[in-house]
Amino acid sequence: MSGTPAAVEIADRDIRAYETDGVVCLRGLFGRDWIDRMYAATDRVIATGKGQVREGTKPGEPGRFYANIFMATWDAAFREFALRSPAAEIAARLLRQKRVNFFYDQLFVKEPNTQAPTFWHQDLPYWPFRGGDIVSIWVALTDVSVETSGLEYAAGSHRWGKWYRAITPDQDPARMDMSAPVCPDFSDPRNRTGDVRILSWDMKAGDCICHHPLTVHGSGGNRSKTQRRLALSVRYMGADAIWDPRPQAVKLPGNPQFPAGKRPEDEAMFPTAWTAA
Ligand SMILES: O=C(O)CCC(=O)C(=O)O
Repeated sequence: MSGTPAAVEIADRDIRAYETDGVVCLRGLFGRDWIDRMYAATDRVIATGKGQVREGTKPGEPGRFYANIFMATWDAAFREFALRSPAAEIAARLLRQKRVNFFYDQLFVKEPNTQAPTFWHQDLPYWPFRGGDIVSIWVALTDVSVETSGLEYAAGSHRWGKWYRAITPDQDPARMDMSAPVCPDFSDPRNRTGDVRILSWDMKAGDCICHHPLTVHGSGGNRSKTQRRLALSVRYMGADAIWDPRPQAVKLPGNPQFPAGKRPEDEAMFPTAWTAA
């Protein structure tokens, strides 16, 4: 997996779809070698119990919704994926940036028969940042459809001017800003009215969905009895990502602090992941 990664081609219509809808699905940009490697790395990390694990499944419920975060800070395979896979260049192309820095990575695993949903949410309210130039690349490590907990998105919601309350898989109250409104549950057909347009994709392992930090998204449980659902989200930031440390925002490893209102330039915490030649 070493050497120079091949250049990533992204069609203009995909960049425009990202800008208009706040989300786009890109097909087949991650080869089998990356997917096999990260699938194995995910199982290895789950088996060790290491990291900041959150369980979204309540005791007694079937299945398992496992989430982990910041693996790239302590695991070589995840770090290499963050810095050497096509993800960083995809981020730069979609954001039309000459440079992107790696922000962090997150695992979302739903074993067969998992009922727990991913609550509908936006990402930015979780983070000690403001700005639109932060993109999440959600890489499918298994085939996935809405039936097996594929993500669904409210198209164009990054431009609704809304700031919804963050909610973690285990509904940690420390992460919730009670002054912010609860995000509507768009899995409920009663909320899919008017201008609301829901997007989702049947994906193959190696496809990815790229979403804007304010695009509203969520997923249902994994209704398959046999098929696992493994996804790795890697996040990158461009020029306008500025530090905004709110009390409920996620604490980064080591709890570093930066001047508020400025883009943090800290290569140890946010390494440059891609630059234009
Ligand atoms: O995979 C999931 O269920 C949630 C993913 C997500 O919310 C994200 O990557 O921002």
